[in-house]
Amino acid sequence: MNKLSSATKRAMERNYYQGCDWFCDFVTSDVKGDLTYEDNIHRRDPSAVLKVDGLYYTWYSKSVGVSVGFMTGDPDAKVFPWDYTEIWYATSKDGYEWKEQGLAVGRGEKGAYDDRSVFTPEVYEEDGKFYLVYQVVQSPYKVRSFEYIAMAWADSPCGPWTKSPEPILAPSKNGEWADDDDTNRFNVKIKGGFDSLKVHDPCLIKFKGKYFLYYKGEPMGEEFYMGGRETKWGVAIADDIKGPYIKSEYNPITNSGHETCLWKYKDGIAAFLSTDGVEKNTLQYAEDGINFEIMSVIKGGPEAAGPYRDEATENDSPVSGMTWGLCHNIFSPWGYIKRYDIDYTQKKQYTSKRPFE
Ligand code: AAL
Repeated sequence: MNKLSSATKRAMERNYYQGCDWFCDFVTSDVKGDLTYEDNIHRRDPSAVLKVDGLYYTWYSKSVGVSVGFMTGDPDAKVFPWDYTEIWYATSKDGYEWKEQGLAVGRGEKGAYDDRSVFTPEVYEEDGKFYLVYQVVQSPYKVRSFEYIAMAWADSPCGPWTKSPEPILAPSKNGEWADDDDTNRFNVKIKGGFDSLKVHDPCLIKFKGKYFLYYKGEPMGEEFYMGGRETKWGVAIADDIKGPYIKSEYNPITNSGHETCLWKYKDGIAAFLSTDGVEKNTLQYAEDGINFEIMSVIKGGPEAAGPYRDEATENDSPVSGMTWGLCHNIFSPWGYIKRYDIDYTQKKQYTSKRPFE
């Protein structure tokens, strides 16, 4: 080779030719049973799938009725599909046909930190105990409402659930609005940090003896300078599963990504970043759970994915932790849960040829 183009140099420097292990395609399909599309009911943001005593479990946001936005002047109007939401759960014998079992975590009493909406759950199981982490909003739901993350725990996947007395994670609130116009979340005098307005999409994983609570942040004064929304992920770490959770000094730990989606692989944490930011549609890996590197760029993948957690197979390959799971439909009609799978017929065709060896 006499001359190397910029593209070739970049590929060599960035180790693009590392093999096919981190590449995959995803397919989605409709599930059967109670989680299929239903008029006037919104089910979204499914948690990871757990298998307990031979049965698969998932938790998700469920709300009823049409949302009308913030501009009606009625403080009780449903503003988003995820407004007035509760966390429900469903079970399945085969991962395809799901039976809705009922309410897991409801909204709090009037005046409680979670009296308006509880949604976007993720689940973690340890020593026969179950932990749900989820977003909460207090009434009234306004454009500038700060959003928090709370936790509930139970001795069985069927509950009953005990809620944390307070949220376990708060937005930093370190921006300053430029006016009192609560219909505008962009107009700031001082732009806030990446998670100054909302902490969302929690995902809890035990890693190197500590509890890593990953989340998505949204800032006061969001801007659209990366070809899409300005959402980034942070992590907060605790010695005890119930907290206190301390935000990492490295936050934000991603510059892209919407709903969090992470899984354990060998000695590190793997992540799928979707939907927003320059690094959307990448799989990334961090040996320390914090400093993520891009491992592959993929065509796209499931939205709000909740992968099936299976310790027996999670180290088989980098993408084993994503083999199948649930996600939500983002096309019309939206607001229902689907199944996703890695397309192994496609993945078989990838080779590990490295052109420079
Ligand atoms: C989801 C999540 C958060 C957002 C909304 C409901 O997929 O990113 O929960 O607030 O959409």
